[in-house]
Amino acid sequence: MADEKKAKAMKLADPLNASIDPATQQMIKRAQELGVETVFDRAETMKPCNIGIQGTCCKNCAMGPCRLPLPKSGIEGEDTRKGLCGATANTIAARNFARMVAGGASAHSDHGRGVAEVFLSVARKETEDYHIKDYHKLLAIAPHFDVATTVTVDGETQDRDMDEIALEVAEKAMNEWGKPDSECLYIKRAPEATYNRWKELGVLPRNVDREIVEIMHRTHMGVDQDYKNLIKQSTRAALADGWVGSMIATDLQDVMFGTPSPVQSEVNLGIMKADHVNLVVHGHEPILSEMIVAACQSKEMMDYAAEKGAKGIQLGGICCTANELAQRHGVPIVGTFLQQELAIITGACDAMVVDVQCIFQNLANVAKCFHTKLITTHPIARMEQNNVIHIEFDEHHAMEDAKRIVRMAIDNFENRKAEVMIPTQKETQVVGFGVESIEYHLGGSFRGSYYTLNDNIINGRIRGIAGVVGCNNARTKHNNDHITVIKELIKNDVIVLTTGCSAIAAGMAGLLSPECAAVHCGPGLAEVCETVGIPPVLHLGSCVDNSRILLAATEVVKAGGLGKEIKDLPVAGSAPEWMSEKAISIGHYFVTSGVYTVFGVTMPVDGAPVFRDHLYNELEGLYGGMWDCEPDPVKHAQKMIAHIDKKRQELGIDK
Ligand code: XCC
Ligand code: SF4
Repeated sequence: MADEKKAKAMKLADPLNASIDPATQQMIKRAQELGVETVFDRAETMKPCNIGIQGTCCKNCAMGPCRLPLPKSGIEGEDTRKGLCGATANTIAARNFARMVAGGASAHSDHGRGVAEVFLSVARKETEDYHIKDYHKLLAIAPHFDVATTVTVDGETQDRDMDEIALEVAEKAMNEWGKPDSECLYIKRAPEATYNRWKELGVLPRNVDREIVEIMHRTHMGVDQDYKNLIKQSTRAALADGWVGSMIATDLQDVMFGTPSPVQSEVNLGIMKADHVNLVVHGHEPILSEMIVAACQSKEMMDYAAEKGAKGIQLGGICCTANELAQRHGVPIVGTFLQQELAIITGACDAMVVDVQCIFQNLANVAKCFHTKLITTHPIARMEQNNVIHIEFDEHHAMEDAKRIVRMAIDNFENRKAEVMIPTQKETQVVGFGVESIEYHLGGSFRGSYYTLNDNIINGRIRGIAGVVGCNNARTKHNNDHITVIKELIKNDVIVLTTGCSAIAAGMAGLLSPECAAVHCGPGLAEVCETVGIPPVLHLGSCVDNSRILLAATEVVKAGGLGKEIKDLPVAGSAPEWMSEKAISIGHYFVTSGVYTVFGVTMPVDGAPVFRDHLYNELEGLYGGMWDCEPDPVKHAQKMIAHIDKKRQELGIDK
């Protein structure tokens, strides 16, 4: 009876409607057959709150929650809606928006801080497990921290000692989070004119932590009650995320683990192997997963797996951890954010190791139905369920921890109980592009030859550049909007830079291969891709690696011929299936760096039309970039293309 009731209450997703990916469809169906509930089913059962969707529910004090939905008939005359304290819809929506920026910027930047801390212990020689792998990158970033790479001895210039440089970079990097005075050093990496614009507008970040704390203060009950002023602070925090916290994460990860260069890999659930130990890493920080890669490759672990009857160890990643490992090692990607439960439902996942961000608490419930060991590793990210194992990962005995985790997965291989069902689908992909490799593959610079990016934009073979990034969202059909948007863009000769789960979606659809250019691209983009042998959709890594997109755009500006700022370029940004606060922070640093940025699904601003207009229109006058929202993926892409064309016209290259 109780079960019957539950069955009635629980609606099941229609697999064909839930995703465009056959492997995902198959596994949703499989889950339903086994009676295992997934996010797709929960999305059918739980409907979102209509007032929250509009951005106009305030629960910042206990006199509320105060709810100010837009009247169905719209606002006639003066908008008299207010909370108990008198907060207007604009104030409430702007405060909520600012807090999302704070949440997102914290996540990326705390990740960055963790990387900087490990790098500091490398520089101090306190860890044996991590090293500097890319000295070239260290030398490249040192000047941006005002760290000298040479010294003058007796009037002669000499190279400075690497250990000294590393230590000074580490200390300067750590300071970006909490120094008491002046501004973040890394913010100067933006084009000069943009830096000056930010300075004039008073939005240069002072230090990462301060900008986030100040949002929390300003959005406390009874503080900042001017939506424009709240957005100004959101800008400071978002810029601190993109140009500082995230950028330092990317750079120091490159220094320690290697700067990515294009590498072939595979993607989708079909990368799991029935006769192998399957170990899935999920989350965001390569600090942990890099060690697990090394442990899996060690002879000791491979022998141990063989001893236990496995043909080998198949490591795979989910979410941004997947992107980090794929771009540096070619480790295959199991799937996107929305496929995390499905990886366990294959019955072949012997262990799933998670660190921080985008990890469903429901993984623990799914793991209970199978033999899968679910292992949390981060002190700030634990789960209450009692089947979850916590192995706290520490950089001082990282390899030891990693081996313990891998051994646990191997030991669990023989415990598989449910019938294993691994979908066969997987795609080949090329991942691991960055500023360095875009330059290298497109003629060795950004301007001056038949192959270079700027010249191809100027001559119109490439119409513009789009950044398509971000999450999946169970309120939309999994991957559908990513793929529709991307295909529409490349069909119209817009080259796409992608990161995060969007990049994984692109890989699953076969769009990260050079061969797909001939099939899906407009003639100009196809010609460029075929000439230089790159895919029309370039995988630039994880979500902190959106900093690579900022820097690529900066290089395009610096190479000349396309204006003085990022806002002058024929570029546009997009997050078709966004869901996380991190996406809002990313969107806002793109916008305020000068990029027209369109989000799909919905934006929590519709209940406050005046505030919405500030984001969607007024910001353009300040920063050159502005927000937009368009849930229809074709229109979404067309809006981006229209903006790109507007910029081409302004540059006089619209022949
Ligand atoms: Fe998370 Fe980064 Fe979003 Fe994917 S894209 S769902 S944030 S893993 Ni960043
Ligand atoms: Fe209501 Fe104002 Fe309190 Fe928000 S801060 S819950 S609007 S009284």
